[in-house]
Amino acid sequence: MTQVDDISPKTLEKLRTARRVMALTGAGVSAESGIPTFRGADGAGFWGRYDPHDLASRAGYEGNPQRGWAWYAMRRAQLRSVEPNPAHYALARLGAYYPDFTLVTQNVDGLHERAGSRDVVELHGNLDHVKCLMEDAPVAYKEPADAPAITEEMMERGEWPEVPRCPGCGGLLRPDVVWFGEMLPAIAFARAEVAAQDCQICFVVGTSAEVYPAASLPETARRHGALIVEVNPEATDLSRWADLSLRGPAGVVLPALAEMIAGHV
Ligand code: BV8
Repeated sequence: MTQVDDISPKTLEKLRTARRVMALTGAGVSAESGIPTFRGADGAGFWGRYDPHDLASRAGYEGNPQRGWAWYAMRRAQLRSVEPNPAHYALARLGAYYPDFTLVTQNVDGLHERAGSRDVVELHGNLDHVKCLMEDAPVAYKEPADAPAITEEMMERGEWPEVPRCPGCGGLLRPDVVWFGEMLPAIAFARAEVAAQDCQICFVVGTSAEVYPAASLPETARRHGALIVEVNPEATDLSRWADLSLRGPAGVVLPALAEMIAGHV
């Protein structure tokens, strides 16, 4: 377990001089923006309160589309009151510093783009996008301005809004996110795999590294000789083989790391 100040000069030189770099982020990078993680240490994460297969699977949604729609509407409402945190801005700074930087995220909150990162690879979709449950085609949908902001209490009281319908076929809409048992967007995952094969450094930030195939990316990077740098207040499955495990909150560790890497020029 290393602190940023304990990084050896040799490793720091590698971090500063790398050209092809990738970062894989998970829910932990948005934790300091106030968005719950899924598998939080104290069970405070979403999956500590809800069954993932009820809320993040097609079968769960088809079984109770109003509850499913309400859960994602609640998470969209949460987004309207949060901001990117220093971890998102530090990753945007590293993206501007490295000649060839690919930011791959499992998150659906869009906070990387709001912090200035460009061309982000969203493996699991985006909360702001919806599609037709029947046709699987994207649908331009804008939440009605007068739609009530769904709170967690409303969610739990069963105060669920009607699920909007597809203008084309009249079928139900669904969030355009990747549920368990669903394929990841092919182009996004292909881009992420190429980055993992090519990169010299792979930052792994705020992920429990439990959800596949996203969690296979740092393994691919390592197999191809990349230096693996993990940022997480807790140990994960990949901590035992990461080259560097920076134990701490991303909003504290990443700005310090970005300053050491990009601030010396
Ligand atoms: C699929 C929806 C092909 C959007 C989510 C092997 C290969 C392929 C598939 C599988 C496989 N083994 C099992 C599977 C099936 C499954 C899977 O991986 N299951 C797991 C649970 C074992 N995978 C799938 O179904 C995937 N599809 O493989 O398709 C296929 C098709 C059919 C049949 C077979 C294969 C689809 C996976 C996507 C599921 N969708 N979400 C949404 O609602 O958000 S998953 C959900 O988990 C989110 O997307 C989330 O991003 C993702 C991963 O979680 P994390 O981001 O890591 O978040 P978590 O809470 O777990 O951890 C947070 C971490 O942050 C912690 O470590 C914590 O310590 C840390 N932290 C906390 N605070 C901070 C911090 N870090 C830094 N700073 C802080 N301040």
